Amino acid sequence: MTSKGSIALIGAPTDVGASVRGASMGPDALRVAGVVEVLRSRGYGVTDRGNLAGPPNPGQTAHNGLRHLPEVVAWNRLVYDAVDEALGRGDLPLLMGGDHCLAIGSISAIAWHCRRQGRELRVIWLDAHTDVNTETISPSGNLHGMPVACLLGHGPAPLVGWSGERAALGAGDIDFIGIRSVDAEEKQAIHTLGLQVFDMRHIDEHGMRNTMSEALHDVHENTHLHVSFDLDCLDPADAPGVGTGVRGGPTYREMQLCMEMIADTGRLGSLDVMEINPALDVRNRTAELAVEFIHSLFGASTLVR
Ligand code: HAR
Ligand code: MN
Ligand code: MN
Ligand code: MN
Repeated sequence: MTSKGSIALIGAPTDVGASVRGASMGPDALRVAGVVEVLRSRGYGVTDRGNLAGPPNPGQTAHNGLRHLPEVVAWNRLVYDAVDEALGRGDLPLLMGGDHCLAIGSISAIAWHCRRQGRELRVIWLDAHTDVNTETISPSGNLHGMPVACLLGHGPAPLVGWSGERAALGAGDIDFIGIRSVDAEEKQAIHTLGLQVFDMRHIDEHGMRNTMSEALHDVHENTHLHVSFDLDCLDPADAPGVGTGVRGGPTYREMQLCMEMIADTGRLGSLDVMEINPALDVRNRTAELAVEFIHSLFGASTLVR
């Protein structure tokens, strides 16, 4: 197969944004599960840029509504620079987390590049959670519950404005898929912000096909599509290796269809694969599942080559 382009793998081995430890082992779990080989089998050039080296997890409790803010800032700075460098080189960045707080750095760098190139950024947020808490409403202080708020310009000041504008994303630039756990005040924030949330009830009632058609309806040739894939989007029965699993996720086939429909747009420009926690997993099952979905996201399908 001729080369379709090049993918840069960036490992961010940290769990500073979470309270459950172990997502720091996610990048190697994905490598062991064969992420490089699967992407190469799709015809991509793949460079594994190795792991970023940020501060250790200090294991502290929250201060002023935030746990580990300096460490989260430091890790996101490293992620921002690595993603920025990959995009500058013309590579498609694939961030291997790490907890989901790192999407702040990743998506901010992408938003900056998109603005410079006059491309329209659209984000598909695959998650059990909406991650739109702020320090004033979060029940936990964990920053992996706040990346979307930060990207919309509403989080703690040191994590806002990284894309060069206060908000990296407008409310209409992001669609959430698979949601089934939203905190009380987070719910209010979703309505105030006017976010499009396709929760599990929506998927139950309308099916994954209609849900994804709706989410992708405004993707066009000038769209840069970013997928932020939190593995806890899946049902914990299928994907036990996550720190904050919530039962009632999409089925294996529903999630495959979701990935296939994103692949069909031909507009995938970047990807985060987050929250895999090998310490809680069963024989690397969750990383292997992630690699199967990545395979589909990069165009593998049953009958089309
Ligand atoms: N909403 C909860 C909180 O803010 C839990 C969300 C964090 N869990 C994640 N992110 N894995 O999606 O603490
Ligand atoms: Mn998340
Ligand atoms: Mn989640
Ligand atoms: Mn939409």
